[in-house]
Amino acid sequence: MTRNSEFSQNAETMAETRTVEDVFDDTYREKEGPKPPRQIVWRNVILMTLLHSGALYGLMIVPSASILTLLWAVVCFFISALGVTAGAHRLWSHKSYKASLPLRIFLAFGNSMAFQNDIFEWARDHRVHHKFSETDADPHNAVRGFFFAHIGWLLVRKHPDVIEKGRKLDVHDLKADPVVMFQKEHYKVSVALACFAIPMFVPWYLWGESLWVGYFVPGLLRYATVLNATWLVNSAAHMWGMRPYDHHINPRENRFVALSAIGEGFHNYHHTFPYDYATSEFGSKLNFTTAFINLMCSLGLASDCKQASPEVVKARVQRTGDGSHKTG
Ligand code: ST9
Ligand code: ZN
Ligand code: ZN
Repeated sequence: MTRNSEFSQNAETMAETRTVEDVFDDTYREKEGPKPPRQIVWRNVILMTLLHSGALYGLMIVPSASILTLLWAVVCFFISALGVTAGAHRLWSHKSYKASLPLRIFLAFGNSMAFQNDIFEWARDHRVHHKFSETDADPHNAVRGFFFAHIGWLLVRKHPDVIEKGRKLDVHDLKADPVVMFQKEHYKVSVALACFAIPMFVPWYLWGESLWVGYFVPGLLRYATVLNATWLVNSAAHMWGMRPYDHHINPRENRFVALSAIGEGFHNYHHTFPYDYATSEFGSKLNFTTAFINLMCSLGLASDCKQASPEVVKARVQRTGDGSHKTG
């Protein structure tokens, strides 16, 4: 081993011995024998069908919405998306940077607007996803196919290993954050307000939009769009794209997903360096979330952004990449 690669491996190890349990555990073995039977949760099937039908209707009535309402829908998209990407994902699941109280409150609000389970449940599921990726203990195990990884996992009971392994995870940091616990305690009310009432009433109150359009366009259509953009990270970005950082794992670099999920499609990089606040080595390129966190840092609202150094990335590319690595 050269001096350089020795240094890089040490740096890699140091970065990976953080307290967050988001590093792949290769000691886990799936239980032998038949898999537990699939138990469909019909309530979720019905609700998801209604939501997507409503979103489709919302798409059809877009021409009848005012320009201000459409702009408002875009604003709601970004607020809810950031609540997931900069909030539940990069801050709370991976602790890849630190956020001040006002920023955490904003992100928790955005997270309720995204209505993707509370931050605690989201982050716990996400840590098990990283630690036991593509196994029975991964909530949205992509080995079970596109549909399961995308939405199917929300329509059936979880594999018992997800719950068993999830219960052993260290989540004390989440329990210690009063913002996370407050959102968990008041989750239903916060979703009713942030995901449905505010998107619907603001355009009605401020510029006289009909409540009908407010409900279906910035409400349901925007909600379903954010959901599907998020789910594409679990499905498409675990199936299609190159693996320049680690060809042993399934997650891929997918630019389409990076664009639609405001920076979360560089998924081979992200599973290789889960502690990196940018989830990519290319800064804000196709990565609105990184630009947002950088802005928050310059305003003094965020700090301590963790990043994989160029030497660490280079060494990893050489050691485990698929040869497709580009420098920009
Ligand atoms: C949604 C989530 O959409 C989306 C997450 C996506 C993640 C993406 C990650 C990619 C990277 C980031 C990219 C962001 C990009 C964003 C782009 C934005 C433009 N550990 O759950 P139950 C316990 S949600 C430990 O009922 P079932 C649990 O506490 C959409 N324990 O399991 C409970 O314990 P107790 C809206 C765990 O019965 C017990 O187990 N929501 C864990 O199998 C039973 O829990 C929905 O559609 C764990 N990991 O039901 C559905 N998990 O009894 C909401 C569970 O003591 N979910 N436990 O209280 C459900 O209805 C159900 O969870 C279920 C499974 C039916 C799916
Ligand atoms: Zn992650
Ligand atoms: Zn993943």
